[in-house]
Amino acid sequence: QDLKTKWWTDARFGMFIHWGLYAIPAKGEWIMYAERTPVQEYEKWAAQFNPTKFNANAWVKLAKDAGMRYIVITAKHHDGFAMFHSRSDTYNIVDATPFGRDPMLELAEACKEAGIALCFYYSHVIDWHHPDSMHKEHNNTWDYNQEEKQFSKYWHGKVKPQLTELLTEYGRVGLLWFDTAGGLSEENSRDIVQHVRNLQPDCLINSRVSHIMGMGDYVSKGDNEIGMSGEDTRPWETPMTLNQSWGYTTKDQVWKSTESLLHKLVNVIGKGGNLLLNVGPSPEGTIPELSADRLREVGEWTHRNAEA
Ligand code: JFZ
Repeated sequence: QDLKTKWWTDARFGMFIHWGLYAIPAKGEWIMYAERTPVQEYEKWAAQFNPTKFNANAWVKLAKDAGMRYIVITAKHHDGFAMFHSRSDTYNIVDATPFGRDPMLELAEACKEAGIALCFYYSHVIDWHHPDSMHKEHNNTWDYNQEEKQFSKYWHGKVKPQLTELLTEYGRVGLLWFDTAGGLSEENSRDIVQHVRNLQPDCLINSRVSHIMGMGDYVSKGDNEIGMSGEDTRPWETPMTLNQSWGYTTKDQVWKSTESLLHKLVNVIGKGGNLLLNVGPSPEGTIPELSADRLREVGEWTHRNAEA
């Protein structure tokens, strides 16, 4: 067993949090792309975003009650909006919203106190706000001309500086959860891994950092996909939702039952994997009660059995 990944394979169970401006329209985190929302229009959600009910300690307590030992939260999703105080891009929660607080900083403190590992999701290839980001398929083609893009401006002007911020201003980061690497070159794949290693050598990196085989410290399975496949022998993790979407939505109300969640948790752990179970907080900054109830019930079962 690799020493570097031990804390994480021991942890077994983590909380995934998809939280961003997309919580306001409440139709999932792909809404900007799905509706081809112009940047100028989408930015209006920032001017409105004021999650005054956000309480880092309450979120961390819920994770603990559920039996989770790490949290992976969207520091930046595909919409390009930084949910932390970025000094390299003003399109962030402190500079661009009336809220003016840095929830990642508050979470870092709460996690440290509770002994939970804080980890960041960072969309490194898809960014619908930046004029120069470039993905294999899912680009903002309604605001920006694909022919004029200079990917290196995005890469060196936003991605790497923001990762530096995340890895230097929030204490120890357990892991970085990268996603949707379609089109990322081998050179840039190696560049970003090295960048993370230089700043925090112990920070784990998931396999979705690149489509090049074998990159990263562990394998992210497909959504709700359970079990190891193929030749890869690295540790693995199943990302799973409680309903059917990641970001907050009022439409999707098809919830997995607590019983079914327990079966999935035991199934994943029994096969040697980790389960990363998602919640999508509201624009007010709260974790929906239907989600919280289920997580608490899962935790009650786990704790009862640990004591028995
Ligand atoms: C990605 C994101 O596009 C999505 O918004 C969410 O953040 C999710 C966790 O990750 O979507 C994916 C990416 C890869 C797979 C499934 C969903 N996959 O490999 O099965």
